Amino acid sequence: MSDTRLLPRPKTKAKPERPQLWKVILLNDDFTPREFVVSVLKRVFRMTEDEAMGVMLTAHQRGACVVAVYTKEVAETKAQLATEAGQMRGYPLTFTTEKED
Ligand code: TYC
Repeated sequence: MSDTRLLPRPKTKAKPERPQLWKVILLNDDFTPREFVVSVLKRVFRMTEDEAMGVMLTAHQRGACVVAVYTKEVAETKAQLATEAGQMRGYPLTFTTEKED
């Protein structure tokens, strides 16, 4: 029987794809205090005061703002944690996730 160990491998293996990224999106509402939104952005998404203020103001003015992109599981966990932080204080603060194209 011939030894095939030195023969080139058939190139059938697909290239590993980059993991699909998911956006975390902050939605505006009329009730959550601005300072609270900023504090959640800093705590959950590790933003500076200036970054958090910019994202909060964009959501406030335009209705929504992309906060960051992560792998699916990280995006979902952070969106849930941040939404729950608002719920614990009785605020309707909402973070959603959306697959990047
Ligand atoms: N619109 C809120 C207010 O005027 C502040 C706010 C900003 C709430 C952004 C949510 O995603 C948000 N108190």
